[in-house]
Amino acid sequence: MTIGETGGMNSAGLIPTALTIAGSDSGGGAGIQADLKTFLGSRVHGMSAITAVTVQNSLGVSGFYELPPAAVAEQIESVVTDIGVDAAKTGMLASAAIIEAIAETLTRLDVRPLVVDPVAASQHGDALLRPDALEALRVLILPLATLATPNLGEVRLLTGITVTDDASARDAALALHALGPAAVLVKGGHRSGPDSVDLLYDGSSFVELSAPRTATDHTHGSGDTLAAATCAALARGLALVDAVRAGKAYVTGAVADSYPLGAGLGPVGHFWRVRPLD
Ligand code: PXL
Repeated sequence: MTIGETGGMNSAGLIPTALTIAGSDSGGGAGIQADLKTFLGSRVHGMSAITAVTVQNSLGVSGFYELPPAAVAEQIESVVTDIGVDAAKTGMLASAAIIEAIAETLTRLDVRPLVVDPVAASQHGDALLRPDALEALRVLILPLATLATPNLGEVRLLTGITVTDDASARDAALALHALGPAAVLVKGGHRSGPDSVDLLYDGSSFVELSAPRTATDHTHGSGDTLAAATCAALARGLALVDAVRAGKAYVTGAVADSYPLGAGLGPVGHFWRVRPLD
């Protein structure tokens, strides 16, 4: 059996597995849909525990429907206890009750490594997390994270720090790390400059990851894709810093491969990972 020249098997000799715990994007660019495309492009078997179903297109999110917390927990338990999860990630978690159910299940079943993308709002600014759920995310989910991947808006919500330069990015990384994740990646995608510079901090050292920025508005799903590609790399057994480098390389390629759709913001692209080599 082969899963491609860059593929590999997990410690059980099987195709590595990754689980996304996140919301559905009916437009197909972000959320569960982005995560599963990224898992395919990263050559791992993707699985999903859906938290909420958003109603959205390229113009924004017009609403969302939450699943019952028990339904989210049961999806996780079902795949963990049979298929096994080499790595997991969280995205849109919607409510405090869903967060409580997820935290209990991940803890009880010892699901690790875990990438936490602390999604609060869409690119259009539409809320994807109830205001009363922010504290649950901070207290119950962040301490379980192997890696947390906030963008600058999420950094501000979680720590109160506005990142404007390298010094404030370091302050934010320290403040986020104090909330309990083993490592944090302060993403610089929303800063200005020719390069997109992210800052990784694991409690002892800082690593800057830089990649050329593509000038495009069509970056819907970029945060999800970075977190999912990092999760996939962890599922394949890479060490944290190598997994983050792999995640960054994937999202850089996906932003370069983005395309317009509808009348609003288009998604990052995944076709470059599945195009025939000829
Ligand atoms: O990109 C963050 C995100 C995560 N999950 C869902 C989303 C979005 C952004 O729109 O819709 C379901």
